[in-house]
Amino acid sequence: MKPKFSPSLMCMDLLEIKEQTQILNNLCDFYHIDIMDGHFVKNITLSPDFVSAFSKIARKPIDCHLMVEHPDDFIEPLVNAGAAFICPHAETINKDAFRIINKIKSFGCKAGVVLNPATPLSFVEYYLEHIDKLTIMTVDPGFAGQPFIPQMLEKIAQAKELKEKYDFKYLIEVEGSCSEKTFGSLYNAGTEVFIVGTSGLFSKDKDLTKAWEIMQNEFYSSTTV
Ligand code: S6P
Repeated sequence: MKPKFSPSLMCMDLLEIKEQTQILNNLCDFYHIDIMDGHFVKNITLSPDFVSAFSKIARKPIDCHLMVEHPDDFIEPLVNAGAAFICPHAETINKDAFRIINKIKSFGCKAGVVLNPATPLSFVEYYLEHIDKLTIMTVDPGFAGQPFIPQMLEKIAQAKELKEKYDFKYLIEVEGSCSEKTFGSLYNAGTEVFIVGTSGLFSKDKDLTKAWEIMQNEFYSSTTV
């Protein structure tokens, strides 16, 4: 599969959002939007209202990462706002994971699940066959600019092995510190979707077209794609 790239909008210069989105609309595969409640993680970033406004200018699917204690409360607002993927944390849905996944899909959205670094893949094994995307975090959730946790490479490789063995359909996505320092090992381990934030994209150049080009050069020179 051709690698896919999903810019993390919390790392974007929000004062320039319209211009930057016009550029990214021709380049990226998805838009990654972080929704936080200040409780599951000690930060607050973007919101369903933001998704609603952003969906009017976005030309690629909007992927919402729910870092909230009660993801169920966010499903309908995000469906109405124009989300294409709704992705709660496994740590917040295991009491009603099947119900939540079915609910997301019942609205015609794709359902993903996100794993904190400390959460093993076995935690979600009974519903892997039902999800459209599996996101493996390589940093603790909540903040940009954190150091990569190398033990996550093993988890990505396990996700790839299970996907191949059972013909699961989920995309394998990685979030946190995806950059020229990690692209090679992440790709080799089995990553299919790279969430690019501060380290991989937005710090590369003030001109986002140039930043994207730099990011792509760094990606393709550190991988064998
Ligand atoms: C973290 C958040 C991510 C970050 C992104 C930052 O909870 O969900 O989307 O914004 O990973 O990228 P970087 O390169 O600063 O780690």
